[in-house]
Amino acid sequence: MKPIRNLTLVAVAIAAAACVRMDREPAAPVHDVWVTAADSGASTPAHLTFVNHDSISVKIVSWSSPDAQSVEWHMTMNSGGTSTMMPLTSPAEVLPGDSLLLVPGAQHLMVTGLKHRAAVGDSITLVIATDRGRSWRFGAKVRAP
Ligand SMILES: [Cu+2]
Repeated sequence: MKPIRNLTLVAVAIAAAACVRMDREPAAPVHDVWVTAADSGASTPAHLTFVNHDSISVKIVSWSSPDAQSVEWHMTMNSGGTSTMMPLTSPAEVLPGDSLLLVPGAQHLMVTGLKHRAAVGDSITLVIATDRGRSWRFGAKVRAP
C-alpha cells in the first residue's frame, strides 16, 4: 500500500500549492469574453459570462478598461424589429452558483471611447470590481462584427 499513500501525499501537496497560487493571483471567474472590432474613438459591445463560484451573492460594482474612456452595463431591447439599448444601473448582483450572462441580444458591456483601434485578433483589457473588494483584470479577444 506504500505507493498509494505516496501518491495521496503528492496529490495533497499539489492541491496545497494550487490554493496558495490562487490566493495570490486569482483567475477571473469569467469565460466567453470577447469584444467586437472597432476603430479608435468608437464604442463597441463586449460580451462575457461571469460565474459566482462563492457561497454568498456578489455584486459587481464597477466595470472599466484601460483601453477605453468608460465601460457601461447595457441591456439590448428589441421592439418592432428595432434594436435599442438601455444603460442598466450597477451593481449587478449574482447569486451563489449563478452566472451573469452578457450575451448578444441581451445584456452586454458598452466599451465607450476606445483609446486605440481594436482589430480582429487583438485583445482589450477589461476590469471588474465587486462589493467585497475584489477586482479582476482580464483580456477580451477582438472578433469581427
Ligand atoms: Cu450598448
